[in-house]
Amino acid sequence: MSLTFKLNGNIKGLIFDLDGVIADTAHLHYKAWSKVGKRWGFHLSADQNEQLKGVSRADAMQKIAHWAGKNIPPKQLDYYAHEKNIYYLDYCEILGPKDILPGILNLIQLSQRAGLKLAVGSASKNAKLILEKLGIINLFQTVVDGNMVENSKPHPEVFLKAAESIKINPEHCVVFEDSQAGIQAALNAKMYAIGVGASELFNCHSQIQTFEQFNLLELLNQLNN
Ligand code: B16
Ligand code: MG
Repeated sequence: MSLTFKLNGNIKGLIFDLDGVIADTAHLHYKAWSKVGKRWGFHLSADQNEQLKGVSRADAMQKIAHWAGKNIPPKQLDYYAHEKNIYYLDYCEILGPKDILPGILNLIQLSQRAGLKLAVGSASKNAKLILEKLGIINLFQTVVDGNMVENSKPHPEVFLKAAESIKINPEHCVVFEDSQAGIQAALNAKMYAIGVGASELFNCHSQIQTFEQFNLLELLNQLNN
């Protein structure tokens, strides 16, 4: 994948991942998976958790069972994944506007003023619920979540559906992602990929640690000519 990729024309749409980009829910997923792992006497390391970011619940469950050396029948794995979601939703009870990551609201306001379309593309089946809790679901023209796709990231489906829904060609879209699987999904969708967070992300076009460092006008100037 070429890193000299340039948008074919103007930026018209921004697509945001949810967990780890709009809100810091990644540690809640980690806590919930760890609780499931502990039932088998398995400790999920921070490095392993990193590899679960952007990965669907079912795929994450399979990875954990593999790491734990467990050979568990599919139905039972479904049950454990369901249990993880109960823990996760319980931890999410306290989520509210205070949990929106710094700089996001400012970026949304600026983007609206610049006439950009805004979408969410998340692997999470809980994405809409979380966005409602954060009080920002209405700021996005569309939310494509894990219930609406057949293929998980790094497959581009979630971002292509988001672009289709806001009626913007993929080559006019910028994706913000905190996971390696998500960066690859954006590249596979032929979109401009911006990595978010402190973890090293390979192959993204650029990376920011937080949105407080991000300058939309600079990006528009850089890419819109
Ligand atoms: P759920 P994102 C992803 O969300 C998370 O990064 C990942 O850790 C989680 O396993 C996945 O959603 C599925 O979430 O269990 O809520 O359906 O980063 O793509 O917004
Ligand atoms: Mg994420």
